[in-house]
Amino acid sequence: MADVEGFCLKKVLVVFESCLTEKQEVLMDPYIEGWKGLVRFLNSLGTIFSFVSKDAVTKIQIMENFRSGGQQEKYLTVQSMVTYELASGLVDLKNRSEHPNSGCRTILRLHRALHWLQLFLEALRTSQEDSKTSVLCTDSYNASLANYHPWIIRKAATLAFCALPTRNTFLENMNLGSPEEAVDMLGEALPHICKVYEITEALYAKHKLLDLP
Ligand code: 1PX
Repeated sequence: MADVEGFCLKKVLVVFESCLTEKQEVLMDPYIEGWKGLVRFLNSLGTIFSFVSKDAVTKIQIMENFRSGGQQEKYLTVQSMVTYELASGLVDLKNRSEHPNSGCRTILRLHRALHWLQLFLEALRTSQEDSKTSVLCTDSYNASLANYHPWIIRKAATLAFCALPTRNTFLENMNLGSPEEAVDMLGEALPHICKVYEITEALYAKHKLLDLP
């Protein structure tokens, strides 16, 4: 197990809480920040997950570029991004061609991964002490992200999950205190992640963006 000193999942989860504005919009900067924190944790689990973190980093980078580019204010929230990109014809709706890396399709990939995270953390929280993390992770993956991945990625992912530490070691590595304290913290934090997920899902459904290539 790689060193996870200094990593505190609480900070990462609190960031997701700060994504929501009073108008129930999803702020891009804390959303990106949250993903960066998750990737740091993923990296601490070992190089076996490099192929996952590489893809996540690429997507985070695409969004950071939008947030520092000429149209940065259009990317302040997920809502403003959708409005801007659709109105400006910047989204490939059928085939990936002219706009292969639109903000809309990039956030959709992270959004799907957030669903996996939600299911996995909920499983971790409610499972028995002797549950296998690899099984919890595989089940959450199969119920979410796996539906969008080709066979080869699914195979690599499920192989990598086998390298996950036991439930209690995993909970301890989150630096949220004892496994029991970690479970309590997850119970407090998960509703915020769920809310961000639900709002994004409803927005994408409304604009028929849930199948972007
Ligand atoms: C306390 C728990 C914290 C755990 C933190 C873990 C953070 C995980 C970050 C995962 C980010 C995954 C983003 C994947 C986005 C994606 O679906 N990309 C695919 C499609 O993109 P494209 O541009 O081609 O349309 C892309 O093909 C993916 C490639 C890499 C494989 C993704 C496998 C995802 C497995 C789920 C995460 C496993 C981490 C397990 C650690 C507990």
